[in-house]
Amino acid sequence: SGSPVRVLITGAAGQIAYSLIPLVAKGEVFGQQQEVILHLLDIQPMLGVLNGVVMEISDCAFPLLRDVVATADVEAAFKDIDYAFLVGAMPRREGMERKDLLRANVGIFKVQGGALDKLAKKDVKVLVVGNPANTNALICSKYAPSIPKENITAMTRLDQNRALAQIADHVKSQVQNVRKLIIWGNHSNTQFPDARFVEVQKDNSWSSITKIQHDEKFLKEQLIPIVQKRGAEVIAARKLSSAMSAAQAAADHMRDWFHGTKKDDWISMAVVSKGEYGVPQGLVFSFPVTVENRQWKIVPDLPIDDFAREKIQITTKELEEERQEAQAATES
Ligand code: NAX
Repeated sequence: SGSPVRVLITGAAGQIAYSLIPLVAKGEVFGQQQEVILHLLDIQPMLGVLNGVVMEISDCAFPLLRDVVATADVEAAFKDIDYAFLVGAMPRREGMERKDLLRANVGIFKVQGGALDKLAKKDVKVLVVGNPANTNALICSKYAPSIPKENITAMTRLDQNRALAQIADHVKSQVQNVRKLIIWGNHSNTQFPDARFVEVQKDNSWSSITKIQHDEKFLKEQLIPIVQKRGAEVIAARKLSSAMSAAQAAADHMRDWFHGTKKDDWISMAVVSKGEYGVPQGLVFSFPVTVENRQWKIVPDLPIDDFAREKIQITTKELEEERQEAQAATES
């Protein structure tokens, strides 16, 4: 229907992009009627690898793919884009402190925010995947003042998917029969996977699973640490970080933003806070949201008990520290 959408993927020569590109090009994100033009950005030393990826894209003969722009030039990459997956980031090397990692990424997301501001469509929708994702999104938004803050989000969908799969397993059901799991806060090990509102479908009707909700041991001692540490567990096994699952989560996030969420369901997205649930304004924080007409809305008025409040405070504090460190880095 109508003209193709321009979709930027950064870190395009990397692992996650290798799994994400086919999802986008096959219509798994923007639908089977929507043609796409892929904009692929990576850094100069990776252009040879990126060229190999472009060859494979060509060899896939994707019917919905109209064109590919593969480049190391930020301006060419951001020109006229409708959607952006910002996957490329500075990886954490051994011995690197969090501060150094943050400083390197502030540099990248300052430049990319500026490019968004100057070159992208004004209603561009952005998903930041590269870590530290929440704070990278915050920096990107700061340097893109002409883009609505609501349009720049970060990914906690992988954490949501991981938790849903664990719960489905625990109640011997399937993942499509579990809903309303929340990831609060930062995409880091302070995140709070909250299963207090989870519902399970059985015989075509949804109900809350009091069995889980009263199973404190599963909720607090199993689910939370499993989800928080799942990334490290995959690295230990695969000797590489999560890529297939990260790409799927990125596609899920953008697809739901584009097409809307299912009736009576929530998803978790890290979005700019306006002070909801006591989270300081301006932080990019993962909340439960519903989406309609391509606009997300934070699910209001959920009860927060003492345990949840404490968990939310811990991850809030970490994001405030990251914001401070990032601000210090932009000034130095
Ligand atoms: P890879 O190292 O395989 O690929 C990253 C690519 O980004 C490389 O090709 C690199 O050259 C490129 N890159 C670096 N700086 C760039 C820049 N300024 N502009 C454009 N490209 C640039 O990493 P991969 O496994 O694909 O992971 C990418 C990012 O996702 C990492 O930051 C990782 O930490 C993060 N993740 C985030 C997750 C989330 O849930 N939010 C989960 C998965 C993943 O760990």
